[in-house]
Amino acid sequence: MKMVFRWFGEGNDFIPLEHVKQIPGVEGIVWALHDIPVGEEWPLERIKEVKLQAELHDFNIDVVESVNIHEDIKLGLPTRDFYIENYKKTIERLAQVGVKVICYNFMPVFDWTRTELFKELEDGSTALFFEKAKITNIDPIELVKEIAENVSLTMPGWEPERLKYLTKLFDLYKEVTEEDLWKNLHYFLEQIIPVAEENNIKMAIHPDDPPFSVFGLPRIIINEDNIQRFLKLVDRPANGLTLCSGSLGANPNNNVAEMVRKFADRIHFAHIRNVRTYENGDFIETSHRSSDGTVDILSIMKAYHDIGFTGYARPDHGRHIWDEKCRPGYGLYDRGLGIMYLWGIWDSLERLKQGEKQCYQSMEI
Ligand code: DNO
Repeated sequence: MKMVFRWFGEGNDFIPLEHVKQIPGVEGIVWALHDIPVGEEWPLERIKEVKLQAELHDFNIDVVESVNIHEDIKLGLPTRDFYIENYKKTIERLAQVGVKVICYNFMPVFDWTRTELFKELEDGSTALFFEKAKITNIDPIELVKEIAENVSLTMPGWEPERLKYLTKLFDLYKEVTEEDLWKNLHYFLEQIIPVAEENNIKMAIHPDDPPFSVFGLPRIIINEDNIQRFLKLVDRPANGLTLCSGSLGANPNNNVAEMVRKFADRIHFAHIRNVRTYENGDFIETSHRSSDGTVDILSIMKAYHDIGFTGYARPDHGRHIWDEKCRPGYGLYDRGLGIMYLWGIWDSLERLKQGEKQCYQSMEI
């Protein structure tokens, strides 16, 4: 398992890379050019700048999250070919600096969706929260306004240029069924996967978050059957997954540990985090610890260990603790704690694998 850490870039993140460096076992930063509008080509000079910054701290830039997909591709509009060509050029440029994995998603309009960014937990920390009743009743434009008032930074998935055309987008999506979305995803993959292969890059789709329809929009990367269908669309290793335990875990019927075992060789990137789901359909993000939420992080780690996972992993969202000033879900402190929890499980499993005798010997030293 290669541990990496999401970083939003100088001036767009509160966290200096020097601090990330102090978390044990982090090999690389997970990055993107957040100011390039969705659909445009990423300029090589800008890509190289990130590489230089990362190298100053001895981090790799192997994983990009995300090169977002233009809505015209998801909608299957005639203009999609232009954006697909741009996407291919970006893949080629990323390969030039040694990028290995591109994480992306195929969610219409919104990326992740929550109703509150700073909901208080019992211990006074705050976390991202999803309230089902609110989503059912609120106008999406109102929600976007509320979210925007609470953050001053660019939030991936909620970029202003994407949200400016919200009403128009919703109208366009009225005609798009789940089957249409599958077809449009298939069309995209058939063009992109060969280019990724030629460039030694693995594409890793992120599941829909939450894994069910919101605001009546179609969502398809939501459960084991659909992921299986997705992998078969283009049945090649370069067509793979970002397996996000928290996104899938928001539906208690999803068994993420089982998916790790089933899709083992197609998981290129692991997002590991916990959520606590409630019977009324609400959920809140918690610490990574298994017993804090309803996602069995221990079993998931055991599954990754059993399959001999050598891909990239990152702690996904964390809570906001110790009065940290940070972007929602992406503080340093709780993600740092999360990494130590994940390493704790991983190292114990490694020791157990090496055998008890050796384990006792080293304890005596
Ligand atoms: C949420 C993230 C997602 C993810 C995208 C990938 O914080 O996990 O925004 O980066 O869905 O395209």
